[in-house]
Amino acid sequence: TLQNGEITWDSYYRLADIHAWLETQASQHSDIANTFVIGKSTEGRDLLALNISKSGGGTKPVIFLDANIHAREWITSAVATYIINELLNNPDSEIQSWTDDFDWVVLPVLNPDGLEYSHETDRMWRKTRSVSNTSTCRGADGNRNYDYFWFTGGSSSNPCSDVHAGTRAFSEPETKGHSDFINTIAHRMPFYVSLHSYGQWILIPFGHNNDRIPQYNTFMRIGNAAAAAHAERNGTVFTPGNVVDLLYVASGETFDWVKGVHNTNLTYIYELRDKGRYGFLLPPTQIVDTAEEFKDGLKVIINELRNG
Ligand code: ING
Ligand code: ZN
Repeated sequence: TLQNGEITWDSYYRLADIHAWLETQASQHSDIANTFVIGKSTEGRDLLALNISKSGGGTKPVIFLDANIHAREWITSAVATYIINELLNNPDSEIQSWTDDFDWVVLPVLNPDGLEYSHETDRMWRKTRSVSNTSTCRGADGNRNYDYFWFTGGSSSNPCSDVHAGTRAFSEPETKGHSDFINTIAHRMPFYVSLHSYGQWILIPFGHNNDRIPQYNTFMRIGNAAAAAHAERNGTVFTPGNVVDLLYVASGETFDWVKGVHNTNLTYIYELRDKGRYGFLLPPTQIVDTAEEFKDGLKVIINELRNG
């Protein structure tokens, strides 16, 4: 049986277990890692991030990974903790070079209230748990709440909608706290990735329209190279492309704001496994394979970042 502060990658975990594990990792690697709270949720839970910095000073280029902004997408926080575990505990020289060359900030659960609600009450819950003045329905879609072309398509003003944009940009304390933190590191952040599920897409901004960003060809080239690597291990096919081309219009997503406001060199939304057989209910027996194949593509991306 597991001790407090231990997790494995054959189960999904409640927030308290994930947070206890992050604290344990930070204390076991206190020379290079620390946790920090970047804000609070509506119900007062911590937005707990882990920082890994071998240089200590926070001067290297930083890679930021967020997960579980959508409550029911449990695979995403499992992959986030798996990656943290690799960075801190895998002695492989290539993995160690990832933390030699980059600082990392990982926020495994961007929507802690929603995650808990999806465990306790409604497995298919997506949104935050904020309270409306006009409706008994609760929550906004965090991935429609960021302040870049907010509420310009693919979101709803109806608090009962699963894609409720919120009452204004950054109405949700979770997205506000997250974005305030990103503002402090964006100047040295060449790569930003948001983890979602499902569909096996590598999504390229923007979501609010299908204009090609100036770096579209670069994003596609790296996305295709990553997809080839993702497929090598288990044959899992990821498809890169612009959000609107592949899915639908959506505005106010995390990465539209990251790209639009900070012009981050490279930013993707990853839709992890699967293509719909299990969908959000991806069996925990698939966590390790999903994480390993994600890591295979990450390796390609990191080498691209090094080559500028
Ligand atoms: N899908 C994303 C959503 O927020 C998406 C898809 C990503 C749309 C980026 C627009 C921009 O609807 C999931 N699974 O949440
Ligand atoms: Zn999602």
